[in-house]
Amino acid sequence: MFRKKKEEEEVWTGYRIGADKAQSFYLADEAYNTSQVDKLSELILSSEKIYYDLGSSKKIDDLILKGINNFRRTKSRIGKPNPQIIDPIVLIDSMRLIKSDNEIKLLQEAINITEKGFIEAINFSKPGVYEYEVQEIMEKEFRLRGAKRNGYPSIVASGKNSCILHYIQNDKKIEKESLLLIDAGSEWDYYSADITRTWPVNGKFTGEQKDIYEIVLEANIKAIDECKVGNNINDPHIKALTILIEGLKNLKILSESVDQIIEERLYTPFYMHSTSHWLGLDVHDSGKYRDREENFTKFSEGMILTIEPGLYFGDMAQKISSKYKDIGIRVEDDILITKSGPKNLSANIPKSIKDLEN
Ligand SMILES: [Mn+2]
Repeated sequence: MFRKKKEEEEVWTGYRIGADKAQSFYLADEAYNTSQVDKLSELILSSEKIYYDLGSSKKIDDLILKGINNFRRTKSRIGKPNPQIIDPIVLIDSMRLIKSDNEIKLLQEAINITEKGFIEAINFSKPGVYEYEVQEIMEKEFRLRGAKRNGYPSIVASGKNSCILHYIQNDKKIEKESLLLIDAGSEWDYYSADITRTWPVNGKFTGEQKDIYEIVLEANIKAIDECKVGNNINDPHIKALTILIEGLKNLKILSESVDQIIEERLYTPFYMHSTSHWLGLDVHDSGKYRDREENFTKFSEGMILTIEPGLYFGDMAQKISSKYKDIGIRVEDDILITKSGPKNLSANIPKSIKDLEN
């Protein structure tokens, strides 16, 4: 169903393809204008299967039920079974979970463009400039390299703002000795990158910042190693979590055993999000994390996910530690599962301490 072509409306709101052109453009067998929506119940009379997410629209639900009703009155009598209603989401989800070679290329291009934007941002950032200025420099690079949009609103968070996971105000002045956390991704042909880097704006980590950064970086690297066929989506998370917890214990921020810390979730003041999500057309792409029996999704070739451990010493952590107050660090890469192990598609974006200091 497409909105009918109507020049007097298009002059206000833009071009519409209309049903006629849509048919050839989208290679559809048939196409209709939205004004012909009632036709749906007629079409059902000649259908065996209806791929529709029942419950997603009252109006369409009603038309489909009306069609099925007609079918029962006419076709059922002559022995034909009702058309099956099939939830397309399940099918599309599993198709989207495994990326084709072409999809991998598109996503790699989104990541390559994002890399160039991050390099501009790292070079431009310094104490005294505003977060939105750095954002502008990075996103300008995305645009100049052909990415029309960002996959999601850029998070450009300095100082204590980096402890707010979805900080997008990006309006504060960057103070000296502060870290800058950027979580951003350009979009290329609808595929979105999703990268996070955190660096010291004056070119040198303080001792405390470095302590925390080293833990997060190790969690990122070791969790990436877990992204291989045979493992499941929870394995990198457990690996990252264990390393983060061991790091917090070494710094005397937590004292209980690793098992107890995990069991009682004592890490949540410092790490309150999960380590991975699927990546593709959506930044949090469709695809299941568990099956019906609650088993975690096993990795297969062609899956792409993020690895994004972090540690945050924001308001939730204040009571426990003052030395690390306001430090927020996340390191996020985009990983492709291949036969021969994890492929870090964002490996070229600097993340070692040596590369981030100058
Ligand atoms: Mn992410």
